[in-house]
Amino acid sequence: MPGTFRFSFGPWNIHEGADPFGPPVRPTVAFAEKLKLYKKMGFDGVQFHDDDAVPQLNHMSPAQVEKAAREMAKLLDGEGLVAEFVAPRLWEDPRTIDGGYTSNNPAERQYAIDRSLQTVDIARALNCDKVVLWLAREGTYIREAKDATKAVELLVTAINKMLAHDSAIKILIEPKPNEPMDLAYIPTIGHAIGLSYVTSDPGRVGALVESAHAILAGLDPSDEMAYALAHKKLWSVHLNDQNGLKFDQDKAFGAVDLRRAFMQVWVLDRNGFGNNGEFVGLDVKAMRTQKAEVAALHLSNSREIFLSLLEVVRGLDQSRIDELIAQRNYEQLEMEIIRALLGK
Ligand code: GLO
Ligand code: MG
Repeated sequence: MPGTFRFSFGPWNIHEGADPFGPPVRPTVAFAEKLKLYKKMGFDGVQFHDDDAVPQLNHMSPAQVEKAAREMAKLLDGEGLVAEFVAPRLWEDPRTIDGGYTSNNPAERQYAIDRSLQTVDIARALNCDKVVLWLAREGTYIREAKDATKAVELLVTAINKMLAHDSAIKILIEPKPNEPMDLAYIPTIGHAIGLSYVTSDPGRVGALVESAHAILAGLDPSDEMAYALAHKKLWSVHLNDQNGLKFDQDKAFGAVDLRRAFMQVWVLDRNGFGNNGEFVGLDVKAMRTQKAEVAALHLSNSREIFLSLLEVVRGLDQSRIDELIAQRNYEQLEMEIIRALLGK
């Protein structure tokens, strides 16, 4: 069955252009203004960090957080949008400097868990059943600093607490091999899925594959997606692109390697991705050189590239592909795929 595709992105994907070497170059776009762009550009879902949904949540009571989240739900409804997921932002607070769930300090670990349970509450108030865990600082700069076996136990403990807190919530682990840490404990989708099976409810723990993160791990994003699909655990994706092993670039989908992007669309479409309501999420950054009035093009371009590649995928003659596979004539198969990509 072919896939059904709806698109999402997070408000952080429209940004001021600061990088580690230079300040912002574009004015801040207010959240309400960003929301207006979603439908205009063909997007239906909003990805949230907990504090995108409820800014200042560290200074609010649980009742205030709940109220603010309900107001956000109304705002979304008014725009005809839905919340795809909420992710606890566990990498900016001073209490998460040495990691959240795997910090060596028990009080800091407790903060990370409390904040994650609050994220589950925010998701519920947004009528959303998905929490994404990008395990940003769950790793080390030097291996001697933490116990890598205990780290797995601590991650499982944190996930189990979230599962117990709400019987409907699903946890999506977003692996990444490095950055901000030197080495992360959950670097690939295999690690994420392995972790899911040692939690208290593996059926509610799945994964989100980000193209750039797979590439940073030296892996092919479409194979990472296929692996998760085989486990029925691919519940979201962060499509983007990455020019080799450098900092996490979050370039527009397909902008570096069109064929690699094509394979991701192929795998998603052929496995009926989206038929259970999964979103095609983007996690892309605008180039720092981009002027403010055209600083959302990376989003609409990524969506357009996806849909163009979908046409290519669906336009292929499967009997011809089967014939070439039966002949083991992969050189010819490759040429015909390249011709299709070139529109020939
Ligand atoms: C960074 C991650 C980040 C997450 C987001 C949602 O490398 O890709 O953007 O996707 O925080 O959890
Ligand atoms: Mg991401």
